[in-house]
Amino acid sequence: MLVLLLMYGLLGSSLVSAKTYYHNFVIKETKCTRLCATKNILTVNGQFPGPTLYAQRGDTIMVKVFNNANTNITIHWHGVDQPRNPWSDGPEYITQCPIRPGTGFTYNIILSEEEGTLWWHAHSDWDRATVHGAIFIYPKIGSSLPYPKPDKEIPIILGEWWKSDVGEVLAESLRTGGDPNISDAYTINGQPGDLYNCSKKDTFKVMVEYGKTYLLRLINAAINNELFFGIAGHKLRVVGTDGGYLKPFDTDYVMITPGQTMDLLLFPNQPFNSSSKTQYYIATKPYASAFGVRYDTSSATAILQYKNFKPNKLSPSKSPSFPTLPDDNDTNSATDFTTKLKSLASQEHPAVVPKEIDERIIITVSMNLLPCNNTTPCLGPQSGRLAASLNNISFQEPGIDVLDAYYNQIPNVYGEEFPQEPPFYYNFTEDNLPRVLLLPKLATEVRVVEYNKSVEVVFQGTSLLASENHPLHLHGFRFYVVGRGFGNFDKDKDPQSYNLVDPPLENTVGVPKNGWAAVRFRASNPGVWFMHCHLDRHASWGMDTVFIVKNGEKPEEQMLPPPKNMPKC
Ligand SMILES: *[C@@H]1O[C@H](CO)[C@@H](O)[C@H](O)[C@H]1NC(C)=O
Ligand SMILES: *[C@@H]1O[C@H](CO)[C@@H](O)[C@H](O)[C@H]1NC(C)=O
Ligand SMILES: *[C@@H]1O[C@H](CO)[C@@H](O)[C@H](O)[C@H]1NC(C)=O
Ligand SMILES: *[C@@H]1O[C@H](CO)[C@@H](O)[C@H](O)[C@H]1NC(C)=O
Ligand SMILES: *[C@@H]1O[C@H](CO)[C@@H](O)[C@H](O)[C@H]1NC(C)=O
Ligand SMILES: *[C@@H]1O[C@H](CO)[C@@H](O)[C@H](O)[C@H]1NC(C)=O
Ligand SMILES: *[C@@H]1O[C@H](CO)[C@@H](O)[C@H](O)[C@H]1NC(C)=O
Ligand SMILES: *[C@@H]1O[C@H](CO)[C@@H](O)[C@H](O)[C@H]1NC(C)=O
Ligand SMILES: *[C@@H]1O[C@H](CO)[C@@H](O)[C@H](O)[C@H]1NC(C)=O
Ligand SMILES: [Cu+2]
Repeated sequence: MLVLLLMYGLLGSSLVSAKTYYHNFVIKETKCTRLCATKNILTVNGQFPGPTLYAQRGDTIMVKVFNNANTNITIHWHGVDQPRNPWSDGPEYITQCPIRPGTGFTYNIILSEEEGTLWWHAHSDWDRATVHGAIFIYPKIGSSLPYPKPDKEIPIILGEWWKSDVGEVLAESLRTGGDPNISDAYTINGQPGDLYNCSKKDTFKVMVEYGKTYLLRLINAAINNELFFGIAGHKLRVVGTDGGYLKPFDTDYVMITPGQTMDLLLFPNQPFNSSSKTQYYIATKPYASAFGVRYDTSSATAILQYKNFKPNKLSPSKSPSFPTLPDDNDTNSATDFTTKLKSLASQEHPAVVPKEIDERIIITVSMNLLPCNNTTPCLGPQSGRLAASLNNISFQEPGIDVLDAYYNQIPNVYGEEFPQEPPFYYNFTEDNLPRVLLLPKLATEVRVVEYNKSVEVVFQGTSLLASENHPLHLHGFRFYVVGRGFGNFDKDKDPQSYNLVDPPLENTVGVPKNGWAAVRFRASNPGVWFMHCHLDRHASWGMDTVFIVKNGEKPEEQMLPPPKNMPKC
């Protein structure tokens, strides 16, 4: 028996080759009713949330996208490293021109070491509000999960819903220079839940059986908000994040930033008797770290219901209870959760943390203010226009994509002057910074990195306008989050307390409010890779930049050639 199992294992890992899957995504306008109001939303194949993609480690997924809507669009495969293949990464005007109405483009999604949960979403304007879905990546045949095999998997996609058109919310904000309108609801798998008016029947419900094991694949697809998440009466066991495994730990709540995923085990273990509840709220509410910035203060719910035990409608005491979640502004609880994330770092899933670095890049992450320059009054603070920057550069989207310009050596599209450190050192986290610091430089600057260099990026939050937790997302890589702290990063002192043993491997890191986060990765993926805040209002205001990782010498260290039929600008 043992011999057979061993043989199966060997066969499984060595002889079963990677597979390729084919999917069609048709982007279209679809009528959708929420909160008793109907509007048209963009969907994939008429579904909201969109279809889940399934694969095993190392497989390839081909998605033929056809744009049947009346707006430009692109799709990004969030957290997929796409080795040597920036052509299929998706961010509009960074690695491709948009897929125009009536045209299509086939993405070649190359999985490598990712295992767990990732997701896909539109990467043009705020289209991703409704154009998104999950990617489940299983171990190769012959390897197994490093945690108890779940009896069932449940995708939980957290989102944000506006009664009005999301494109208009963005356009209005850019036109007036003010904050965009806050959303009208959060959603769980597309449904706001019964705490909202006129949303009683729009509630996602999960049936569970006592004693079984469930894997919740949690994705934060919200546009502008970090979120707390929890289930009344139940602890959750965190076992993975961003397509990688974690050392398991139990928690009452999760803090998840837009862009991140969390794999959570749920064990329905509540006792039953004549007076116990049979329904529990699954809930999400904002973690809003900025002071004085308006945000959607509501909560979305779904229902966890035990099978075989009907809720007693006569007894109001048996209505579901709400989980105990931290206060909206509870940065301590958000931090407590985040610091518990540690890589599994096992023999089968080692943490390959760069111990030495070739280059440290320090990047300030700031909100900014531009003067009002038009005839209509500006609605930003101090009658200015809101902007945002990395190292004081507010990224300006080019007219053709950076990848095309790099590959075909087209001049005057971008510059290579993204600074290696802040152009000016001040007390980044001081309360009342002088107004003169608010003005950024408007430019399209990238950072060029040599192939295979070991890179450390330190994100330094600043308190300009409003300090806030910023979820910084890097395309093309997952990075080890080796350090994090409050206040100003100290390059002599802070690296001494880095975790170089089992730091979490993530593609999106929440940079603490008024603090810093240090991440490390080896630049072994040649290409053009976007890096930006995953709060879309900040990304739209310029909190973005691009890494260009040069080719190595050998052919297998170089970018793949472009596919045929790349969209043209
Ligand atoms: C934003 O909110 C304001 C105030 O409620 C409203 O007048 C405006 O129409 C809204 N804009 C959009 C695009 O929904
Ligand atoms: C529901 O409607 C009532 C009355 O109009 C209002 O006070 C309350 O804030 C609404 N609740 C939500 C969650 O929108
Ligand atoms: C019934 O179950 C609840 C939990 O759902 C528990 O708190 C309570 O003690 C139980 N009562 C009895 C009589 O077992
Ligand atoms: C959070 O908000 C509450 C209520 O507005 C306030 O009393 C508390 O001081 C705030 N806490 C923090 C850490 O800002
Ligand atoms: C004025 O504002 C518009 C739109 O906000 C912008 O495109 C333009 O570059 C600005 N002009 C100057 C001189 O700053
Ligand atoms: C920076 O500002 C913070 C907040 O006001 C203060 O606590 C800290 O001492 C200042 N640091 C330096 C080096 O002045
Ligand atoms: C940012 O750039 C602007 C425009 O070049 C400049 O005026 C300002 O001093 C810079 N601020 C910082 C903090 O480097
Ligand atoms: C990349 O760097 C690592 C660590 O220094 C080294 O082991 C590896 O051989 C390098 N690869 C190439 C292609 O230079
Ligand atoms: C769609 O993309 C094309 C190509 O970049 C561009 O010329 C056009 O202005 C875009 N349309 C809209 C509405 O943004
Ligand atoms: Cu941000």
